Amino acid sequence: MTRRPLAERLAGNYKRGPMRNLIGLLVAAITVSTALSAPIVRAQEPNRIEITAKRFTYEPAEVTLKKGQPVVLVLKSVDVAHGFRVRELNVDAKIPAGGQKEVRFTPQKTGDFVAHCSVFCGPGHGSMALKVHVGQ
Ligand SMILES: [Cu+2]
Repeated sequence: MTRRPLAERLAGNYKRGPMRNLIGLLVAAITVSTALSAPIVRAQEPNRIEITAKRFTYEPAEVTLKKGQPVVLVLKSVDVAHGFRVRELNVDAKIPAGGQKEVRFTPQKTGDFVAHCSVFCGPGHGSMALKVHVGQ
């Protein structure tokens, strides 16, 4: 049996039916996988979590994040100025009185942490806290 160059063999096969179908299938598979990858890109948009601060609580009182996944905390104050600090996650934000502040970050470690208010806001300031759970 003589060995023909690969390109020529492929071309010969292409003219025959089965290989032509296979190439058609490959093109279809690539098209489908490209279409499917679009929602994945959208899924990588950071998760937005709204947190309302008021004397002397955060609502919700607990949030769950994922290590390595960017997140945007939308921090709102309905009264005076507050802060939001999680030392272990390098987050420290000031929330203006009656306003809001967006903080974007990516947790780099798993564990249970506590966010504390970092702006003195009154007699209950020291107990103003929110649990931050970072999972895998
Ligand atoms: Cu405070």
